[in-house]
Amino acid sequence: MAAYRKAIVRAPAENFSQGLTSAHLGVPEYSRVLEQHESYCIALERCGLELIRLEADKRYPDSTFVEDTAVVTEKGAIITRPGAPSRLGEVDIIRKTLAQSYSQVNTIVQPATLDGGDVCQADDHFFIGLSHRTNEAGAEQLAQLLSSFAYTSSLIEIRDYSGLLHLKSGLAYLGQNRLIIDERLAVKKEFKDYDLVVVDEGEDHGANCLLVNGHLLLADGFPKLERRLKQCDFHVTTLYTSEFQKMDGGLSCLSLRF
Ligand code: CIR
Repeated sequence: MAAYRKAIVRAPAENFSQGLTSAHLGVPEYSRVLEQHESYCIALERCGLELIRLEADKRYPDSTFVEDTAVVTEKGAIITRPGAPSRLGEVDIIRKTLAQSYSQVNTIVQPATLDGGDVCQADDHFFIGLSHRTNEAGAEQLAQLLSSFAYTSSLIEIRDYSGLLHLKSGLAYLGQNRLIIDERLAVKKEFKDYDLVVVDEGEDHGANCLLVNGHLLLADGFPKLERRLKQCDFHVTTLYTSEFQKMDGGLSCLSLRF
């Protein structure tokens, strides 16, 4: 996997707790949200990334989850069209920001909807989740744009899987043909040629981990998974994500890496 050099992050707004959630884990405490976000930013910097830090925007309480607003690859960037109407406007500043790094920025257009959290890159292949946020048109538009960059893709149906807001809520690529994966996804034919680390029951949220330049960032609180990943020789950094989990978010959603 190519090295990442930069990441876009966006500070959580004061009204972060007014974002969308289905988690029933309580109301996030803003001071802890800020602390956990800052620890995440520091962890990315320790992985060698230069951060592009965007200011908080109260118009969009979910806007700290920047991953959903774009798909960024080595060959080009694509602005998404988020599936939640309250999040549509989040893309404007991301488009301007990515235009400073990419000569061409493509866009997903109506009637498509697509959230970046539904897009998992595994080398030159992309898995695209069909979720309650990403519709067929969104997945197909993305697949076409990716194919113009010479990437392949496959569509993964997740609409019937409770607890999986996005494909990447249950899937992460760890390089060298290895995926960390939710038990329910593991049986799908699209993943049969990969080495699968299937997440144990009760540790589902751990699947949303993040490999950055050889460092594996993992949410705290999943000891079995942490042990297994260390056995696979990963250098694992655990991070507190309780306040993001309360809003259905995880580690990958908090940045756009390229
Ligand atoms: C939402 O429901 O859109 C946010 N509260 C959480 C988005 C999490 N994003 C992600 O997993 N990629």
